[in-house]
Amino acid sequence: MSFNQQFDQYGAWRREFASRLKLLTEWMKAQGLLNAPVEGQLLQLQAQARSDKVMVAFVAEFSRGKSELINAIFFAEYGRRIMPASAGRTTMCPTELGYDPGIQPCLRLLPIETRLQPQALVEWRLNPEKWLHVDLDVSDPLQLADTLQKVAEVRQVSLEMAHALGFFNDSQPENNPHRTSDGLVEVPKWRYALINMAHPLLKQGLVILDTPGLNAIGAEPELTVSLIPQAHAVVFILAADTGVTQSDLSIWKEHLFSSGHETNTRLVVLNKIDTLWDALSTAQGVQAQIDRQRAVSASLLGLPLSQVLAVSAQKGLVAKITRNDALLQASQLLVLEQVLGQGLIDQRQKILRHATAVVINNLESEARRSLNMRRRDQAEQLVELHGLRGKNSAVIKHMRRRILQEQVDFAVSGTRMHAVRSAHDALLKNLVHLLSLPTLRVELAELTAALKRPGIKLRLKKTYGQTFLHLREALQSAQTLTTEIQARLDTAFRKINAEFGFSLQLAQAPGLASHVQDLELIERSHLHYLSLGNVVLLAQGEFSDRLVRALNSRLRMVFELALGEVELWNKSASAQLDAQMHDRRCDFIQRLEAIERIGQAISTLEERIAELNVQEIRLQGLEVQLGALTAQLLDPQALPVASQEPAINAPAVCIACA
Ligand SMILES: Nc1nc2c(ncn2[C@@H]2O[C@H](COP(=O)(O)OP(=O)(O)OP(=O)(O)O)[C@@H](O)[C@H]2O)c(=O)[nH]1
Ligand SMILES: [Mg+2]
Repeated sequence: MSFNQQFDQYGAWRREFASRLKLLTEWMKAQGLLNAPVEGQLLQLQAQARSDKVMVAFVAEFSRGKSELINAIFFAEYGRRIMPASAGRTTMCPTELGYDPGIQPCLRLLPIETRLQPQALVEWRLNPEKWLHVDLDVSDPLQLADTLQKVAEVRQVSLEMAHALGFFNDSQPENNPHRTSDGLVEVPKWRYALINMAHPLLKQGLVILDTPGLNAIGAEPELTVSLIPQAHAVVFILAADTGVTQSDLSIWKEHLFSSGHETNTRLVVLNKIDTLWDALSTAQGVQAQIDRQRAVSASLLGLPLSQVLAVSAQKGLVAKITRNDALLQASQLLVLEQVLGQGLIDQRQKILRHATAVVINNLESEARRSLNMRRRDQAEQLVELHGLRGKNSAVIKHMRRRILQEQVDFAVSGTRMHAVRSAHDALLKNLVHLLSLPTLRVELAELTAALKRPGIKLRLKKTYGQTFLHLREALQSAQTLTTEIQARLDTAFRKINAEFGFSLQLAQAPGLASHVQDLELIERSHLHYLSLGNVVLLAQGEFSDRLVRALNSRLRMVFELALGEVELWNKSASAQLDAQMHDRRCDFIQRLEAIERIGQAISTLEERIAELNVQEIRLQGLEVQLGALTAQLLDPQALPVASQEPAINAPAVCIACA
């Protein structure tokens, strides 16, 4: 299957998955089993399933064929090259292709001069008026390709300006751009390009990132710090004839590979295998050369052989356009598409399934507990009513008084629940503070000041290391506090359960270890900026500013995520308490109502007993439906929703609230 077909299928799977989630949400709501935090989580999962963005980044030295490969994999249906691809340096700025239904198809370009200002790319994205906006006519491939040529535009600036923009580095002269006879330096005209078009794959959430080769990667910290590490798959391209050159290796080491980094989302492509085809060699001989190059490259880059593939992007593109199957096969493009698509989709499905499993398991056990409580309350009512058989009105009155007294006692005990809540809130406040943005700002203050200090920066690496150490410590303290809250709440819940017959059970506290790992990754991905080779670059205020901003926005995401998880966990504990208190209050109302109706001879005792028996059967039915709905989400092999869709009944209990 081609990448396009696989991604299409994945899109259909996601939509189906989202509609199953929606069905479960509606059903739970109708049965009064949904509390606000769980509903929030379910809606978030639905949104994630429907609009999950998947980013594939193409990274390599210049002229390895990144843009050509993008054309071949994604855009062959246009019948021509869409992304500019030509000999020498072509793509001059990082170019992101995606789809936003809120705006017209267009190309937006951020001028390179914005590098002289401190804002990070994420901030510029929020400022559409700073970008040059060019409309795209997606039905006209020629106009489309012509417009996209803009990503190759350059301009000439003075040496001083090239320095300020981060394109001239005296300590690495071999990477510096060419100078004209009058001393000017050619630099990219644009800093970043955003292409918005309703291509079927982009509409389904695919985002493609084409990057410029050479030192352009290093000059834009956000590429290394945010965009490339956050891409779900990175395709690193080499030339089949040369294999891994020194400059390929340094890009790989600096930007794509660091020890401990997950490498299973990396694919290495030996491109241009057609340059090895020649009339004097046999097909087997050529294949042997390709196999050798694959093996050597895999070993040099430290990857398994299965992640190194050989293709001819150009011949693959030509073959797709001219519908030449033999050439398409020889280009080996479809093999690459299959591996890329499968790897990416497996990974995304795994992430979505994992997130779903956590939410669903939690929600299911809470809902089952709630249903069991309702059944138990009803069973008690039945015993109570059976006890009334043959009794006179004095007994009924006495019973009414007893229920009223129980109701009052329960209301009074509300203050005790309140005390549990305040103790919990106080601890939670400390936890929130540890993970808050002001704390992060304080921790980053020293490093920010060190980076912003003018001139050569000494002891920067040490400050950097210490800052990250403190940040890790903050997360670890948050983890300790979370464990403490868990222990206290567990004890409090056990007491309340024993006293009031509740069935409160705390969900597992969130583990913050993955966020500590994220911190380590961020630390490593930044580290090479502090190397000796970058002393001059770091001495420039603008570069340091950009670095600070990129670092800030990445760290903010980690802390916000950790805080979100901790808050959600706490909210669901409170929601559980609220739900059980609410059910208990409803139970009192129902019991009183039943007794009153019997006392006033509006309904007979036997009628009420029969009613409760029917309710019991309905509650059993609800448990079965809940099991079926959640199984559909947890088991990918389960039957499609339509074939076992349970009816959304009116609420089974809680008549009092209704
Ligand atoms: N023979 C052959 N040429 C190829 C192949 N793939 C790309 N090329 C050519 O190599 C040149 C560079 O390709 P690009 O796609 O522009 O390379 P790039 O990696 O995007 O380069 P930059 O944009 O400069 O970073 C173009 O002339 C392509 O037509 C291939 O498989 N075989
Ligand atoms: Mg290119």
